[in-house]
Amino acid sequence: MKQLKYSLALSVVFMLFFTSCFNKDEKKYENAEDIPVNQEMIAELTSPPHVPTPVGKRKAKKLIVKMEILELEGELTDGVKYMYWTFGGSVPGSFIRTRVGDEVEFHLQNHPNNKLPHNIDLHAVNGPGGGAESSFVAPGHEKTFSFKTLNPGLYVYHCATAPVGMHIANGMYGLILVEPEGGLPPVDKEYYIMQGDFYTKGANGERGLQPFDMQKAVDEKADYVVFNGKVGSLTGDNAITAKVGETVRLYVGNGGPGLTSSFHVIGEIFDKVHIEGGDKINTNVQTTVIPPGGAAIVEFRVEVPGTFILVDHAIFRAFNKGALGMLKVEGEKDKKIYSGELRDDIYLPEGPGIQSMPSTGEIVASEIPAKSVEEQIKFGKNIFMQTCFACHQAEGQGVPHAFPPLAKSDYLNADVDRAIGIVLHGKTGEITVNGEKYNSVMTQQMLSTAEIANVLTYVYNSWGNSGKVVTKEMVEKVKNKK
Ligand code: HEC
Ligand SMILES: [Cu+2]
Repeated sequence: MKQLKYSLALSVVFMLFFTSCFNKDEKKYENAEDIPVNQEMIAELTSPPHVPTPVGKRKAKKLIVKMEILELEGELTDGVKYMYWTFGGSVPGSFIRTRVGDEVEFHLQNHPNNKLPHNIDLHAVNGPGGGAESSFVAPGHEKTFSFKTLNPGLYVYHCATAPVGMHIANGMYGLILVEPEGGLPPVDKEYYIMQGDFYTKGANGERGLQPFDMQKAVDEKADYVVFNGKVGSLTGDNAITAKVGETVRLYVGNGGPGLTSSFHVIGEIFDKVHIEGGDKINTNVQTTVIPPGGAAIVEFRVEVPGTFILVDHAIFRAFNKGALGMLKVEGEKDKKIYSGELRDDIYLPEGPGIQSMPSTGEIVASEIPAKSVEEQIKFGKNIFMQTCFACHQAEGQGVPHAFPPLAKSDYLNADVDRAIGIVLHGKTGEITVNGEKYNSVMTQQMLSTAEIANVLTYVYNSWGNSGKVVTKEMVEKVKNKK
């Protein structure tokens, strides 16, 4: 009897214990500041374009972040060196991933080889200066402060040491994500992208170590606008990737210091955008605005294979200043979603007679077979001035670091079939033209085979090129090889 009483009492104690545990699990805290933390954990930090493991269902913890400031020389683009100031050795700085209720113990370490004091203002902090006041740290020192993450969202952090604009312009910015309780819904791929504008003493493309130009920065006249700290950080072999059918989430920030981003992915629609990095979700978005010191989370599913170009849709920044990245998607085509070119028909509504534009009297119906090489060149020049000129320029001289020259181009003259292929299908990836490297995008030109023959004949017979004649048959041969 005594024993029975004893075991009964024991099981009651156990029951109480279990229910109390269970209750603790279920408890929803109205105020994030009430969420308890019991364990310690070292934060995983990643450099772009990677992000740390999702928080998932983990409980709030004391999260120890060790961030090292490094002043490093790097390359802004081929041959152009820049002295970057970084959080964690990369631009943008290391990605920090937390959840609501975490108590972040932040250690800011200023490497002894650095020249300057720095600090950090995290937009995820509720407190004076976002931590800046408590984190001002001289080279060879470490400052520690802590904060509790109260508001879920994607936040920018940056250096706030005077002159603030200069510290940001040199690369001192990054993102900190505060996930809601239970984490963000899982996706297949996640990447970290941050736009920034750079101001150099020399013009865009001028070689050598380029110092920061304060006046250009004050005037907001950027020489470079880039993703992840340099031209080409997300193109060619550095492109981010996904497979057809996968869901992609991009954590996109803008460090500025000066320019607002019109973030767009060519050929995709954002299924979801966490506007300004907050809770509010917009759906079916083409271009999302990301101000300096702001961020957005964009999500989409990739339906078809191909290269999708990430840009700031203030488009000269993309094609002339570097704000261009690539998402390469592999997998099965789906002709229902995107057919690709179906046919290339001749369109001559007025019949096959020669048409002239009233203003210039030039021949525009270039499907009229050219009767001589001279005529091919003449027709070809028209096409050049309508189509190619915008990028390769009137004298075929190109634009340094953006569009390769066609004038005296060793690349062009070396291989005519290759040149035909480029005009037929477009071109991406690194190429070297007259000793200069280019790694950009030429889109497919919507021209008929005869037009391609004419424009290339014009190009080959201009500006010191080899004088080759390209016929329609040659173009057809290359086209059918595909
Ligand atoms: C939207 C800009 C743009 C237009 C329009 C354009 N190109 Fe290009 N082209 C480029 C870029 C960028 C490259 C280099 C691609 C790379 O880096 O892989 C290139 C490369 C080339 C090359 C090989 C490199 C060289 O310099 O010899 C040839 C040939 C060429 N283009 C011909 C043409 C012709 C002909 C036209 C018009 C029918 C044309 N392009 C229209 C941007 C353009
Ligand atoms: Cu700084």
